[in-house]
Amino acid sequence: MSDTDTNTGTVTRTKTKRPRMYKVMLENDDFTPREFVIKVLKAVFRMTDEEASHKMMTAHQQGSCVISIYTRDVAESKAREATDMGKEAGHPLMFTIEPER
Ligand code: TYC
Repeated sequence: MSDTDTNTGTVTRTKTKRPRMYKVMLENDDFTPREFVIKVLKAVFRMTDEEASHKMMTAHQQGSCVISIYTRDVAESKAREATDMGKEAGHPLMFTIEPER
């Protein structure tokens, strides 16, 4: 952080704060087929079959699972894209976002 003041009484600070990051969460439900959840995770979040299966099972057993962490805009658009894939196929699959910390 650097400050400059050229006798004007005005202090200018160089912005160095990192943006708040957002978690994309996968929510469990009783209806979406397991294989479909895996397909969405691979397509939208570029996971391997193994990673996707593991995340799906974590959400299935615990109720939800952190998928990844992004800036707000990216988290919102990934969560929407993934939720929309479910909706278009007639599944109630839900991805949500929540701020980190
Ligand atoms: N619980 C679903 C079933 O038994 C599978 C599932 C897993 C759905 C994870 C959503 O986030 C989810 N068919």
